[in-house]
Amino acid sequence: MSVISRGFSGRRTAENANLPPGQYLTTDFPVLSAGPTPHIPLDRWEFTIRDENNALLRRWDWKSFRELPTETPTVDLHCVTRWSKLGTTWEGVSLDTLLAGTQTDASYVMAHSYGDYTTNLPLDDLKNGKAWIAFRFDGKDLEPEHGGPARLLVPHLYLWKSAKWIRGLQLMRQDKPGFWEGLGYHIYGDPWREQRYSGDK
Ligand SMILES: Nc1nc2c(c(=O)[nH]1)N[C@H]1C(S)=C(S)[C@@H](COP(=O)(O)O)O[C@H]1N2
Ligand SMILES: [Mo]
Repeated sequence: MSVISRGFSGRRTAENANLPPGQYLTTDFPVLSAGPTPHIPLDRWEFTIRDENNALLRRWDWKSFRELPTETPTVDLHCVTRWSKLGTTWEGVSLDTLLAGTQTDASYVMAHSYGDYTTNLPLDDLKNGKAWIAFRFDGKDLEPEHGGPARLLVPHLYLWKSAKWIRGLQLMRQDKPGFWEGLGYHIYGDPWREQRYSGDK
């Protein structure tokens, strides 16, 4: 019998190989919202893309949005409060589909939500199959608490980047902090590099 407990050896098992440093697994789906849950009637919902000067480049209402081709990604979620939920299945429209046809020199976006939440991301992080506007979770319409009717889903970054109740994207030439980033969270938020707070490398 080894004197050193295997639990402290830091080995990676099949179960935790997909768990970033400092995270624990959960099977429930916690709700984390900075304010009240907005309720957006589908006949008033819109998703827009605006340029650096706030000029409207693209707009979808719910009907035209739902006519776009969808994907059903299965992804791992990592919240900066240290819970991770593996293998979640969503349905949504790829940002590649939504950004197709938008010509821009901008390198960053600010995601804006109903209820005024914001979060900033490099434009490249929304491209090449890495991000969706998701409207279904686990085969069911997305619950309002989890961002329904539709939320941004950017699973390779900490979950605060996945803006619930997404309303639009604004293109930006320079990076600028959103809601949590302005309160001391990391400007980028890569869970594998443990970029939790603004001082983290
Ligand atoms: N609009 C909006 N989006 C948001 C938030 C929020 O407060 N408002 N919280 C963020 C944070 S900190 C996390 S961890 C996830 C939580 O998503 P969930 O409530 O579906 O678990 O949503 C993110 N998106
Ligand atoms: Mo979070």
